[in-house]
Amino acid sequence: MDITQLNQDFGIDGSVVFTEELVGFPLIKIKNDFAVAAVSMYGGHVISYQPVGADHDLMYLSGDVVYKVGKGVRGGVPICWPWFGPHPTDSSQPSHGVARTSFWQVESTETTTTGATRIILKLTDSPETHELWDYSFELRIAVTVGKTLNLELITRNTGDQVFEITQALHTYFKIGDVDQVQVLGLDGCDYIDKVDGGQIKTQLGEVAIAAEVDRVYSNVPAELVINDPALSRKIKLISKNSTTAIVWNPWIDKSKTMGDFPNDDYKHMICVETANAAKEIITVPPQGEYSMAVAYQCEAY
Ligand code: TA6
Repeated sequence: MDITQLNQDFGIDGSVVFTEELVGFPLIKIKNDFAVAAVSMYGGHVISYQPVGADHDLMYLSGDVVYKVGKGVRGGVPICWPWFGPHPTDSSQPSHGVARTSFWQVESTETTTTGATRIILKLTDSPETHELWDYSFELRIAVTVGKTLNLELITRNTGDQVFEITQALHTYFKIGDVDQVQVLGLDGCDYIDKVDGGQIKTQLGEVAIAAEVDRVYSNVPAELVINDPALSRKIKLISKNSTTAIVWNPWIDKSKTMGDFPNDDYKHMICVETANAAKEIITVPPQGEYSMAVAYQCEAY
């Protein structure tokens, strides 16, 4: 991917610029009247989104982030596709699928009528993806950077065989203090507790974090809220075509096992992931399409 050509073909003066601060990992820098953002073409991966006037990025990005082909970037919005978590049948396969460790192509960039910036990145099946998942597909992420951050993940089955997917926008949110953060909206939802033998439990009230949390919630409402008193802000998550949500915080011990994650950073991040996973398996027929979306709205208080 030639940066000069990308800027000629898809750059937008003042609002969309392609850079390559890290050789081999092109980055799309977005700036408009509403926000600044950055998207890595490796993984189709939003790594930063900060609305104008906000004191902090919405996204957490590890201070020890590693850009290495074959490894997911620790932070921002990793795209887990076409499977969430371990491969359904083959444990030798990479966790969370092939999308986050592939280089995506730019399909389009535009300034919308409201002055927001919308880019569409595309991933198409290749010999490498067929090695891991033997289907033909087009996968698009439409990123709209405005007063809110809108993400739409669109799967198209371009082959002649039906296929099933699970997927997640595995978003790492920056928070001020893990001891104070709450996730609202999951009250009454059942969840798979992955830190307690996969037992099925029911959420009572808001989610608080006081140890490692790794929960796959089902029958989740379209609106969740991350309440972050330490940064005096709430982040609203409004999803479409998703009834599964994952809440994850590695806490102390797991943080120490991740080389691309500072040991104390569990205090300043929470993953709240918009997904179709667990029993929510999506079937896409030949020439069929499936779109899952989420919008993030930040409200200071
Ligand atoms: O979404 C939570 C989770 O599935 C955790 O189990 C943990 O593995 C996390 O994803 C991060 O996975 P990664 O492969 O990016 O290290």
